[in-house]
Amino acid sequence: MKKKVISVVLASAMALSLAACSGTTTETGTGTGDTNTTTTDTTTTTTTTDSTDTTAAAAEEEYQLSTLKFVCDGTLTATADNGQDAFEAQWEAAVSEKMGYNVDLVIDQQDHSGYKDAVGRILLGGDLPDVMIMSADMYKQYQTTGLLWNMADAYNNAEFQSRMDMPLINQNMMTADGALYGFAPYYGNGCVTYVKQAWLDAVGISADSIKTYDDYINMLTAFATQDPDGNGVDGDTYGVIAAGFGKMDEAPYINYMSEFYQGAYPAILQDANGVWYDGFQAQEMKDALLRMQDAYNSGLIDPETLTATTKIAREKFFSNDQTGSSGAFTYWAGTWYQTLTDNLIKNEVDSELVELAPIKEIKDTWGGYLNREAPVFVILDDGDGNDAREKAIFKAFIETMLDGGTVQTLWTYGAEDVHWSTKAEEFVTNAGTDKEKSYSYEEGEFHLKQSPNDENTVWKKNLIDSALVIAHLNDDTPAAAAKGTDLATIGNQFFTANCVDAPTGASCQTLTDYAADIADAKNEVIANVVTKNGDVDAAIDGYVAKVGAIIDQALAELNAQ
Ligand SMILES: [Ca+2]
Ligand SMILES: [Ca+2]
Repeated sequence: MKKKVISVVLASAMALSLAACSGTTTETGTGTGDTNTTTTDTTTTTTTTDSTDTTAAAAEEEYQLSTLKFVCDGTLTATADNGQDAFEAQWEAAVSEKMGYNVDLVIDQQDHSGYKDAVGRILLGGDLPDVMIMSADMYKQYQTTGLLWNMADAYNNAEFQSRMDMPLINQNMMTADGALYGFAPYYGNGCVTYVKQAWLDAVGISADSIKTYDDYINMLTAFATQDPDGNGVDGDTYGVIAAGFGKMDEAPYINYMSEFYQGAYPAILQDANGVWYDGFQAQEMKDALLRMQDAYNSGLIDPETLTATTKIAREKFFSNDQTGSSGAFTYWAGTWYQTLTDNLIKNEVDSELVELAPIKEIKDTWGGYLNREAPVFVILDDGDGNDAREKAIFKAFIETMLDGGTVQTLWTYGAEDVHWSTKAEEFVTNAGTDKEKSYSYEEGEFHLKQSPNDENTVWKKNLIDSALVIAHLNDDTPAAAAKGTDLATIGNQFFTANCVDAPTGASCQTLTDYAADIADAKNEVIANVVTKNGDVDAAIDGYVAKVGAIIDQALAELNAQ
């Protein structure tokens, strides 16, 4: 990495982009004598941002990365206490062999809940990584800043195109002139509503009978007023918990509370004629706020929903002490069906969860649960006018990620003989309990092992979900024989059958500059109306007074595009 030079160049790039001076000349800093390059960048040069150095073509052949710093959130399941060392070592061995020189992977895994703030801090801090994972929202926010490298050529010519199953995921992320500033190795996924079967049984309701919003509210009311946890006390439980009454800084915003939002969408979106408008000011949003207010006042929603992180919401849902817990929880589909179930088992709670089909009001508006726009991997552009380093990062990190073999297996299932194995093996989970389960595998049989940090849980996946990936494994790769767990497979099938794509997110300079202010103003409305019984019209008027001019400016930019 070229830390000092990068920080100088990016500071100027960021200043330029924030001042909306696109198209002006960027003065680059001096090159460095980086020992790992043979580029002729020891002279001071002044170039425009879109010029190419005549030595670039010669230099890129020989560019060697020394370290490759990767910033990520909790999406990398192989965390420090869950086999990350082995993942990193095996990745380095496989990628170094492919590249023909040693690449040192440095993983900077940030706290999942605070990731958006962490990304902002890191990008302003100067010690920039080579690759980061970003949500679709962050991607839209930073796409226009000049910080991200345009990888369109590298993507179009990548080896994995020969195994591509879902080309549209990345093609749809390209700008009108064909630039691509991020790479999505898998599609977005979304949330479904899980309900505890034992709680349904306790209140005498069948999951199949929940067809409308009224049915849903009746179920939550039974959970909140009767004794579904069986401790002999009525009313010390809740209907539902979520990480926030909608997540205003992450699309698709509504997916933890979809029954309440129904057709509402608290962000800028396009109408049937392609005209952008602010969904937060629409009548549908006011109706959604009033539904949440009503349910909150009736004690159906755990009040901790206002401040709960996803971790807190999950842990309350599957807590060993079910008093104070909730019967319904709308959360990620597929693998999480298995993970939530495993945690209920671990906490010695009735573990059967049923997935609720979207209620009529969701079907009549969106058509189903929302499939979010995919998260992406971005390469930081050092802005030196030479693509050699960025191309090397693409080749080492992104192209190998879907190599159909060893490295794709590492991202999908983790490290061999740590997270998965093909060696003959037997093990038992939850030994000595009524959830005891035995596993036995023949030599050569691909299987997942016990999680490194929990012998009672079978490892599920690393970063890539095999059911969502855009390019498949080669047939001769051992992991190609892997089968998803029953619940993960059922969950993925259920979601796929019941989802629609989330609306395309808006991207323009004003939204990039004021994203945090807009989210703050929305959160204030939600807190006031839902938890403090505030007047919905007055609250929306307050939002318009705060950020209405910014929104109007953004709409003008979007509708002029
Ligand atoms: Ca109770
Ligand atoms: Ca460069």
